[in-house]
Amino acid sequence: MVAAWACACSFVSASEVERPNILVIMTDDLRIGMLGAEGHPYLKTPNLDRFVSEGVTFNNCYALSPVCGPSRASIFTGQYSTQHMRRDNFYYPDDFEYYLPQYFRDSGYVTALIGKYYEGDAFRKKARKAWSHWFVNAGPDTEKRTPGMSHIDWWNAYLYQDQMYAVGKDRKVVIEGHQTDILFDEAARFAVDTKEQPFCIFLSPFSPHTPLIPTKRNAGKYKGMGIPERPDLELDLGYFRKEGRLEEVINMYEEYCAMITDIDEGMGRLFQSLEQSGQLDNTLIIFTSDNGLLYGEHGFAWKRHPWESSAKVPFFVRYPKLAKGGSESDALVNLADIFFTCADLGRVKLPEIPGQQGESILPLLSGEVDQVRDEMMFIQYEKPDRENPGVPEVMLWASVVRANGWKLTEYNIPPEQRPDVPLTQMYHLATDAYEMENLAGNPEYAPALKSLKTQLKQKLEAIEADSTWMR
Ligand SMILES: [Ca+2]
Repeated sequence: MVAAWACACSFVSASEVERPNILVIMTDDLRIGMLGAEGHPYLKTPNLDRFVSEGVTFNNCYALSPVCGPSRASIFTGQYSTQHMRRDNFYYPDDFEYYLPQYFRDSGYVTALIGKYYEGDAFRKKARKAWSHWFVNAGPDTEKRTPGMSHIDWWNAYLYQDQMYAVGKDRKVVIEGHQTDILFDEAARFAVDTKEQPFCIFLSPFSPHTPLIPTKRNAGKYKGMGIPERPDLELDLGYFRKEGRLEEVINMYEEYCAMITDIDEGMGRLFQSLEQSGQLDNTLIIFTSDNGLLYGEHGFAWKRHPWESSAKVPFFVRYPKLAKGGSESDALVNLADIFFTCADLGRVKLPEIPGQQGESILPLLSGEVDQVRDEMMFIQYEKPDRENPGVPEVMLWASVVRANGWKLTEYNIPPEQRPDVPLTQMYHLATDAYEMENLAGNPEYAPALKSLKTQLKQKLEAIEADSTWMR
């Protein structure tokens, strides 16, 4: 057996065989606090709970921009959207100068993108070169869609139907089943088939993104359970004022939970495959999400907001060779850290990237240090008035958060467009995790406000972003 393997894979050097595998599970719009292990009151996630108990929980991980496209581009480039230029879901740059998965493939990793590709048509050809295995939905930004069908129509019509149109290396294949199941099982199959070589899998299920269509076996599982109480839950404000909307959002939340159960079951099968093929402990596994989501916090719903449930993401890492199971870290980390961490562990040489935001978090995993950065910024670009195409894209808001718990957000919108939110918000997260008391107008904290404003301005200037709008 060993001889046959050695013969078949004689081009693989010993050092490559010893390199750990990498598996990143990038869910879509999964907010913090939804796992049993995170204390969710009714959602059962036994497989993810096991994963959490054997890994490290990061309590302070943020997306650099809390919306799918910019966040993912930041993960793949290590840069802010001011540099990679995918500033909102509606803007696709023709090229990304730095696309980190390519360096993994070049260094000998067998790379696989399984699930969502969201970097646009113009870049697709170059993106495909970075992945040894390309198993991506034929969909809005990946392959030619039905003429006349909009991006949103495609999503709603095809995303979770009982068959998936995947694009393999050179062909389109139709596979029966719910997409979440198909993607997890494809990752498991690929991992087992690739066990003689180091692999780097980016498993990117669309779930639990809208449309909220779970598998048939889990649909309706949490009907009537409602949105759990939280101190910052405001279901009679803002977004929910429109008649019927609250009920609709509660129904959505319950199906969102069912979709997380789908993910949990997929994790169980994937885990089992890695375990049975003897690869589990030799694989660095990261489980996270591209952005968070509000379900009624401060009277708002969905993403694009700077509040914690939107900007923060779940982030769990399992690698027992380095990190003690069941531990927690309060270190400030962000999603751009992913590929820099994997490169550090897998000895992949990455170039000097302008404005690089990613850091290796291996020293946090090993317990060598408590922090890899003292503060970080996250930002959001948008057209503030979508109904009016003449309104230019602006930096909608920018936030800075410090390791000691201070957080400042400044909005760049006219007050009449945002009557529900104060345009300067400062919270002390260390004592006010739910952002209930805005301290920006409190004279006692004027020095902290001044210092945070200066810091935010400097951070914007450092990435050549406009900061002249700051008050
Ligand atoms: Ca997303």
